[in-house]
Amino acid sequence: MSSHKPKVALITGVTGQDGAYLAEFLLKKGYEVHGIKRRTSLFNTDRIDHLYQDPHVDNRNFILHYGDLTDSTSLVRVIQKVQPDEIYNLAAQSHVAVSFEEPEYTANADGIGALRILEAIRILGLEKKTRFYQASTSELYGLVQEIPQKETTPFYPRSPYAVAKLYAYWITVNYREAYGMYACNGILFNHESPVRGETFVTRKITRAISRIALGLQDCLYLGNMSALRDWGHARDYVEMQWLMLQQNVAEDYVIATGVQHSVRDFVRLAAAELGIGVRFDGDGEQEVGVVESVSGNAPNCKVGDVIVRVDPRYYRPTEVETLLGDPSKARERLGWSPTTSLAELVKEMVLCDYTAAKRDALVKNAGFQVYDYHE
Ligand code: NDP
Ligand code: GDR
Repeated sequence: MSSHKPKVALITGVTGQDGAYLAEFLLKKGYEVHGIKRRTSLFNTDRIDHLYQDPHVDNRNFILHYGDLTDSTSLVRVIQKVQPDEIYNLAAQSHVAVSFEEPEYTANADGIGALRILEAIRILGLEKKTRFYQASTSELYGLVQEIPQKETTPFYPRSPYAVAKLYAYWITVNYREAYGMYACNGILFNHESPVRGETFVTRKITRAISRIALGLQDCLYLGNMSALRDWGHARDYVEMQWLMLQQNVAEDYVIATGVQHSVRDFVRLAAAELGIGVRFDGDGEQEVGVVESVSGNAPNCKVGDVIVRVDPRYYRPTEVETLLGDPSKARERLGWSPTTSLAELVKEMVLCDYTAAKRDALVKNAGFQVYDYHE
């Protein structure tokens, strides 16, 4: 038997999109992976259920702990117990629009949360042992000062989310410089997948288009369809999170594809996957997406149907109109480049959502019995 001790990683936000992909990636690398999940009234572990190990079996290498980024005591307790070699701070209230509704909570979890972990590392005397990754974001660039955006581009955050993440970015840099900690920021541009949260625009589109194709929904309501984003695949991006912690020197890196598309383009691509051609007519709040052609997998769509409309409730008080990353530093220093194209990403997302919609349509069309527990 090998006496080789596996590396130990702790992931905050393990139940989220990136947390799930990263946990899977690290387990494949032979890590012992610990995750922090917060208490919820219903199970929220769908994305990691395939990794779950019964607490009653011996030699588990995937272990969950309760904790919360707003609760220092829980963070100190878990970090002390786990003694991680690497911490990946992925937990956040990550929805930009929601941050305008819950600005104080967002600042607490996304900004001060990073500080709490860095302080826990220091309080526990783990500065030389534990490497720290902070999930920074292209939202820091906000009102962009330079195109494309790279590590040296000035920040101009445009939401409570981005302002909170700006604090987390700088406190990470500060702890690196002040205490010699291996701490770094991954400035990640948007990355998506079939397990992306349903209210982010890409997943909202792939889910809605699938449901419209099968007659489960009539119309998709969107906000600013002119917004431009640099979309990659979450699976590719978590590999880079790991790579950033394996270097000799801690540094910050932009991770992006270097290709930009509009929300409108994303709708067209997703619809085309199901054989629906979409034309956009009109301007501003009057803009609509109309079915121009149908072939293939959309039995419930016909030419002339309006399947996309604007709902101004999805506009943001201050918008980030355009983001385009320059990943040259990551390519040159980490040897990293994304492997999934936008077309492949859209295809994978639509396939998953169309399969789920087919199951829903089957249940709806075949009918089902609702049992009254009180009978
Ligand atoms: P998700 O929203 O899918 O996941 C966020 C995770 O954080 C969930 O596990 C959530 O738990 C957890 N969480 C939220 N609040 C708290 C809290 N107070 N205490 C503990 N856990 C909490 O985000 P992604 O996986 O997409 O993103 C991961 C990180 O990367 C985030 O920090 C995000 O801001 C950042 N980022 C994401 C990008 C993207 O395009 N995906 C791009 C750049 C940065 P629960 O499941 O209970 O809600
Ligand atoms: P973003 O992602 O704000 O870039 O943050 P999101 O998918 O929410 O929005 C992208 C763009 O699409 C526009 N949009 C809509 N957005 C949503 N959610 N719903 C709509 O109906 C809609 N219509 C148009 C938005 O205005 C925006 O311009 C994501 C998150 O993962 C952050 O945590 C992360 O830091 C950044 O990506 C990089």
